[in-house]
Formats: sequence, structure tokens, C-alpha cells
Amino acid sequence: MEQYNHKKIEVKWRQRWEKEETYKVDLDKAKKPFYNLMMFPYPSAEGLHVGNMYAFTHSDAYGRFMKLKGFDVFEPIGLDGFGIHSENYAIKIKEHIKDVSGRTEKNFYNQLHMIGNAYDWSRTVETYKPNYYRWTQWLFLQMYKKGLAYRKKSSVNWCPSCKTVLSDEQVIAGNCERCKTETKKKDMAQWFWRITDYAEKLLKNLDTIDWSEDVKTIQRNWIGKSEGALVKFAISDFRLSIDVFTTRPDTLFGATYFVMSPEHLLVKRITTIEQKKEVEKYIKVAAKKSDIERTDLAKEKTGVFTGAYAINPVNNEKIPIWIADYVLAGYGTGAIMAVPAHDERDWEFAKKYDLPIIEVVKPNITESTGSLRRRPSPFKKGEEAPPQDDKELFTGDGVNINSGFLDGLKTEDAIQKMNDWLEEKKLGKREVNYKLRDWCISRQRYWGPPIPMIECAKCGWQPVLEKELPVELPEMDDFLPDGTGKGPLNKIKEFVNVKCPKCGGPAKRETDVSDPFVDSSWYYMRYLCTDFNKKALDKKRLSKWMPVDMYIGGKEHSVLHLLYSRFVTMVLHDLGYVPEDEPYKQFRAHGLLIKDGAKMSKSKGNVINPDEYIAKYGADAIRMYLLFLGDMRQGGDWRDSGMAGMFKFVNKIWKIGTQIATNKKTNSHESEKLLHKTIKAVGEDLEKLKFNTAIAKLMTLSNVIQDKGCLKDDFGKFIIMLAPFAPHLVEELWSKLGNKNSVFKEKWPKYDPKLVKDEMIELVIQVNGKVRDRLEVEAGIAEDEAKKLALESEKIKKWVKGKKVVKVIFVQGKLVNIVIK
Ligand code: ANZ
Ligand code: ZN
Repeated sequence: MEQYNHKKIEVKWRQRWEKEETYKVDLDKAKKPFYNLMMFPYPSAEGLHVGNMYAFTHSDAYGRFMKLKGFDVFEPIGLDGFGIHSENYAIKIKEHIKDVSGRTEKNFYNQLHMIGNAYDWSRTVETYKPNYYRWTQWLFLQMYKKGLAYRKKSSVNWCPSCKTVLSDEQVIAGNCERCKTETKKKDMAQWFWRITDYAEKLLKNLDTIDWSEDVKTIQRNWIGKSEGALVKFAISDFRLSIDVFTTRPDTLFGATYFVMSPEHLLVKRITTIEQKKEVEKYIKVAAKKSDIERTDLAKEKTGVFTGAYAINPVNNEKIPIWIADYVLAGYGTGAIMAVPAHDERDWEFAKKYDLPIIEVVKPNITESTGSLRRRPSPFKKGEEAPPQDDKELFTGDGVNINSGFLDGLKTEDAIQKMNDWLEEKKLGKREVNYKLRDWCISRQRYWGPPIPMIECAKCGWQPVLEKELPVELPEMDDFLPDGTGKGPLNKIKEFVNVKCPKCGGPAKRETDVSDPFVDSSWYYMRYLCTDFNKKALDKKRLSKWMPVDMYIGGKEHSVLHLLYSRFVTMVLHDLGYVPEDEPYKQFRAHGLLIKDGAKMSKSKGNVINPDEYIAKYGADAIRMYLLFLGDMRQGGDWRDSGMAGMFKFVNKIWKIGTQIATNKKTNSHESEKLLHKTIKAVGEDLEKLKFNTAIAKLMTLSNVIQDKGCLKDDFGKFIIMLAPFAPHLVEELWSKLGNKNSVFKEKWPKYDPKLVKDEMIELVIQVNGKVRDRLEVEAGIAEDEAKKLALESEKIKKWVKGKKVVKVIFVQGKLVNIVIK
């Protein structure tokens, strides 16, 4: 018998697909459009990582399944080639980034061909080519015109190793998302995109999109909506007042001191001469800490008294003003009223500096939700504790005490009443705050699209005219960032010195480039419009194809790419360029692929190189193995033994296939029933992206077919189900069965409902022991299902109507008895 020659077979089919344009979609004529998207890869020169392949294979298997279900599946691919990772690699190997990029692209696309995905290769997109980044710059200009792009000096995140600023989303637990170096805060003027204008919409729309729940939760928390009030505190001995943001205006009677962030602009003004030295010292120390350190609950609180006092507006009490770094400059108003009895941080601070504590909310015994913490008493038995120590920290909702006009009210009512009171007296107002900050998009690096702005001494910042786009990235040899805070482009005089687009006078170009996440914030729409050279996007095209039907990718982009691209889509929608305001109808996150229980990493030497394995086992066997490893959401653990096992399975299918094709064992009906059950079950699994269980079911069926044989036609149905996973192998077997066309021109097989049913039995339904109905049901019917059917029977309803059902008894395979009173 002919051996399974994966090398020959896989190349043969890939060439045929290409020649016959099997996966090319006519975007305008497609009748049942289905946009199947996988995340934009940013490969290094080493190329395809098996982690990419893991994600892509799942996405592709789903796309192929939808194609077999009769959809016109558009599955594009491209390359996100701009960015620091590419640049750093070029620096490392001492080659020019342009040459490296060209090579990377070639190698990467070759690899992508080899894994056998159903890509439409006629619509690739590469972010570093002028015909793409021209439109990325156009996007900047649209933002600018809408007032959503602005330049501001502020305290931004600086990565000392990448020598550039980063957005808040790119700082993960204090470290650079890319190189893991600890970031610093630096005061610099940068370009921002006003994503905060869309905070409410970004939050609200989450309820309308079908995404992995955990990713939605991460976005909700990141947006961080919080409803509260702004309260005005007058400053004693000054004609001045300072606002605080609080989520608990009901605790105002318990505000016993006031805290400003060390960076608050009014600190210098109110600090007394006596306290000046200490305050200045403290400000210096605080400036060195990251926000993460400052807000870490486990860290000991520190602070300094300013010498000044604020007036609590509800009782006109003088309360001391401190500065402390647990209050952040960038949130709310950068100042708080401290309520130590009901806020954990304030509690610790008050204990440390011996500040007064007044309890104003007590737990509502019947419905308390918060936590009550009594500190272990430092006093021995018999000793008298000072009165302050029987105070308790209580952070939950409850009932007000010691609060004048709020006494006796429940927290939610107390909040409303206080807010009404504040608004009436003009001492405050209701306020909504978001944690989300504007997106800092400028980068002091070379390998990105130059930001299309020009600064004129006379006219200020001016946008480059749209017809002048692209602002081409000039060639330069020494593109290393120098850490001065200026991008490398600043070194090229001919690039920098230009004429002002407005007055024609001498002006200077912006030399920062934009964040690579800007490139990837809109690529999925460009895939659909690569044939338009005079505009970025074509609305008619987008109406037909957007939003993306299924997007599969990593969770690590939850608040990066997945949030940015939603924002950009919303803006372009509001500007009339995009018909819908959400980019992805469905998003499913996949888990991580690991190796022998550990994360793959170069230092451990356990990185799987797909090329090597493809050469040894063929792409189909690897695809099958990656899909079989575990549930997509959980990720999987690669083991070479498992890979070898899957290779055996692929060979077994080949063997059965060649037998059936030569008419051996083709007159048996014995596997028919299982075939139809499998068609039903595998279809249901694939709808839910449960590739591993689908493959397991096909393995079971293959055993039965091997044993008992099957009709040629039925074997055809079996391999169509395998086609999403092992497309080359199935094409070859399909043609061996005598078919002329690609198997992907076929339809997903239909099951015969009669054959998927289990044996039927007669289930007797009794009411109080008397037979009142008989139902035909599957022999294996579950208890719940049987009881439900019994109670829904029209005949039974008559007997049960108006009575109370006391008990329902189920006897497997026999009867249901309903006991009524
Ligand atoms: C008084 C109070 C009493 C508070 C109480 C809480 C409990 P979220 O939910 O995160 O919005 N806060 C306000 N601005 C702050 C800043 N810049 N840095 C640090 N903390 C700040 O939290 C809002 C609460 O966090 C506010 O409500 C304020 O403390 C504090 F029993 O005000 B609260
Ligand atoms: Zn000018």
C-alpha cells in the first residue's frame, strides 16, 4: 500500500488552492459574508512562533467549518511590521531595519503558507509600507480635526531601556509591556488621543457584544467607572477652596482630616513656613515612586502635615491638611476627604499619625455587606485600653450614626440625601469619574509612522495637509534612540525643517512617530479595502463585512489592542466613515500554549520551531495536535510524545482512506448510526469552538470504521468533518474517492434525525398512581427531562390544574408519577 507522503501531498494541495484561488473571496459579490479574523501578527525575524500557529490554527479550523456550512468566509492575513521589537532586532544583528523587514516578511509569509490556512492572499496588509501608514497618518488627522488628538505636557511613563514614553496600557504592574524594565514617570509634552471622551460608550457597548466574559470584565475594570460626588472644602485662612472626589458622600460627618497628593498644584500655596522644609522633602521622595507602589495596600502609609486646615462643610469643623502619596495626582481631583472609620487606607494612616476617628456608619445587622475588622488588642487582660481603640474599621454599607440629618438612613439613601443637600447649598455636586486615561500615542523611536504635525513659531501646531500624505519615513542609518526624549528623526535637518502649511513661514516637523498600537487599531478594516488607493476605507464595503463575525486571539490584549480598536472604530463611525460602532461582533480568547508544563522561552531552550516539526510530521498532523491538546480557552501543554501519537492517527486515516477508495470493506452499514450521531455532535462542538472534543469523537468513529468498514459515501461524510483540521490530507482522500472538486466546495454533511435518536420506549405518566398518559421518549432520557415532559403534557395539565404538586417520582425506563394534593 502507498505510504502517506505528507511532504508531497501538502505541497500539491497548497499549489492547487493557490492556482484555483480556493480561498479568494469576491468581497462585493459574496452572498453570505463571514469575516473570520485572527490577530495581527508582529513576528520577529525568527518568524512564526508555534504560539502564533496555535492561535491561527484554531481560527482557521473555525473559518473552514463556516465555509463548509455555506458561508463566504473571508480570512485575511498581514504583518504588523512597525515597532520596537523589529527595530531592536535590527540593532542587535547590526543590519538596517528596512532590509531586515523585507526578509522577515518573506520568511514569515512562507511559513504561513506552510501551515495551510485558508488565507485570501490577495489582500495582505503590511503596516510599515507607505501605502498603509499613509492612512494611519490620515487617521491621526481625523482625530486631530475632531479635537481628539492634542499635545500636552504631563507626567508620562518612560521606559529607560526602550528610551521612549509608553501609554498607561503598556505599563503592566509598573513594567514596560515589551521589555519588562521598570518604567519611570517623566514630565514631557506628548501627543494624546482622547479615548476618555468615549469612556461611557466603551463601557455601555460591552453589554451588547458577544465576547469572552473575562475580557469584558478586564475592560470594565480598566475603564473604572465610579459614581460619587465632588465636595468643596474651604481652606481656613485662605480665600480658597479645594474639591475632593468621593464615592461616599454619606460619610462626610466622619471626615476628620484632608489629604492632597504631593503633586497637587495648591500644596505650595497652603503649606506653612514651619512645615515647608518637611513638605518639600516628602514631595521629592514621592516623585520617585510608581503609582503601583504608592497604592499598594500592603505598603506602610506615609505623609506630612502641611500646617494648613480645611473646613468640613457639614459641621464647619477645622480638619488638618496632610500630603500623602497614597493619594494620586491623576485620579479624581488629586485630593480626598479622609474618613478613617470607613476607608482602609485612611484607617491605617490615622492610626499611624494618631488622627481622630469618628464612626458614622454602623453595620445593618440584617443585611451587612462590608467587612468589619477589630484589631487584636495590644493590651493584656485586666489592662484598660484607651477609648480610641474600641473603634472599628467598617467599609460596607449600613446605617448612618453621628451624622446629623443623615442619622438612621441606609447608605444608599444617605448618599442621595447628602448629594441633594450639597447641590442645594452649592457645596458640591454629583460626579462620575473614570479610571481610564487618554492614550499617549507618541513614541521617541524611528520605526513607525511620523506623526503628521508641523510646529510653526507663528501659527503654532498645524496638521500636514491630507494631500501631502504620506509623510514618508526618511532613510537613516543611525536610528538608535539617544534617550534625550527626542525621536531619532530629529537628527535629519531636511526632514525637520519645512514650511508652515498655513503661513508658509519656517516651521518644524514633529519628529516622534506613533505607537504601533495605532497601526493595529484599524488594520481589520483595511483588509477589506486594499483595492482602494485614494481612500483608507470604503463605506459600502464595510457595510457588507463589518463588524468582524469571529475574532480569536490572546487575552493579553484586553486593554491594549482590543480597547484601542473599539475606540478607533467608534470615532470613525461618528465621523461617518464606518457604518457600525463596534469592530468585533464576537471575540473569543484562547489560552497559552506551554511546553512540558513550562512557558516556552528562549532561555529555557524549550521553544518549538514549527518548521522543524512541519518537515517531520507535516502541517496537518501538527494542526490536529494543536487542536486536540485541550480546550482552546485553557490553552495546552505541548509534549513530543503527544505529537507523535497524532502523527500515527493521521497515518491511520490515510490507511483507512486508501482501503475504502479501493473498495475494501465498503458494503457495511454498521457504522452508519454512529456516523450520524457524530455529524450532529461534531457540528455542535464546532459551533462552540470545542475542537478537542470534536476530534475525540472523530477518533472514536474512525475506530468503528476501521473495524466494520462503511459505505464510500459515508466515508466521504466522515472526512468532510476532518477537513477543517487536516485540509491537505482530506483533499487527497477526497480526490481518491473519485471527486474532481476541492472538498471545500462541499457542504457540511447533514445527519438523519431518525438515526441519531436512541431507541424509543413508552414512558407511563401517572397522577397519584393512576395512569393518565403515555409518552414516547428516548430510552436514555434524563430524569429532569422526563419530569418536564410529563408536566407539560396537555392531558396531565388537566389533572394537575389548581392542585399542588407535592412530589414527582421517576423510574428509569418506566414511569413518572406526579403526586398532587
Ligand atoms: C471618602 C471616602 C469614605 C471614600 C469612605 C471611600 C470610602 P473609586 O471607587 O476607585 O473611584 N480617592 C479619591 N480620589 C483619590 C485619589 N486621587 N487617590 C487616591 N484615592 C482617591 O474610589 C473613590 C474613593 O477613593 C474616594 O471616596 C476617595 O475616598 C478615594 F468610607 O472619599 B473616598
Ligand atoms: Zn505658520
